[in-house]
Amino acid sequence: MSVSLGGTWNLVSNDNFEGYMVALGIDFATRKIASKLKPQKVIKQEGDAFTIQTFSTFRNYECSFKIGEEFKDVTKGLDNRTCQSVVNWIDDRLVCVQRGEKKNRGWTHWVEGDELHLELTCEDQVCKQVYKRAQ
Ligand code: YOG
Repeated sequence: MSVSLGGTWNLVSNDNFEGYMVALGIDFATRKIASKLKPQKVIKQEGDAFTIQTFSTFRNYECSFKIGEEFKDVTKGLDNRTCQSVVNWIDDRLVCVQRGEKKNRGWTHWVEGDELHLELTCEDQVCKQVYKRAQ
């Protein structure tokens, strides 16, 4: 796959993060803090191997996987659940299915021009985030 998501990306928009957090059962006080964050993604992509780090002033999250290989995705510091996750390329989009307690959970990353896009889904909620490359 020729698309590279690699690099350092800063959040510029975050639609319906609230709905996504409610679907995950995040408490009110934590949502108030989280909604003000401007996370940074650092993505390392070497062939089929990925590491995605999400940094913020409040909490960080890191996840490593290989395309097509199931992995145990413990969302420590987020909603603290365990998912059996798998990530595949669907056309030029990196699509993760997070199988676990929550229905219809997953995320999709893709690049559009100089932007990194991310859709986070849980149950009937979709959060749409856009990132731009850090200079
Ligand atoms: O990334 O799935 O790039 O792992 C979603 C937060 C907020 C903590 C983070 C910290 C869900 C409090 C996306 C935010 C809300 C709220 C910065 C992680 C849960 C708790 C870490 C994610 C994927 C795709 C790769």
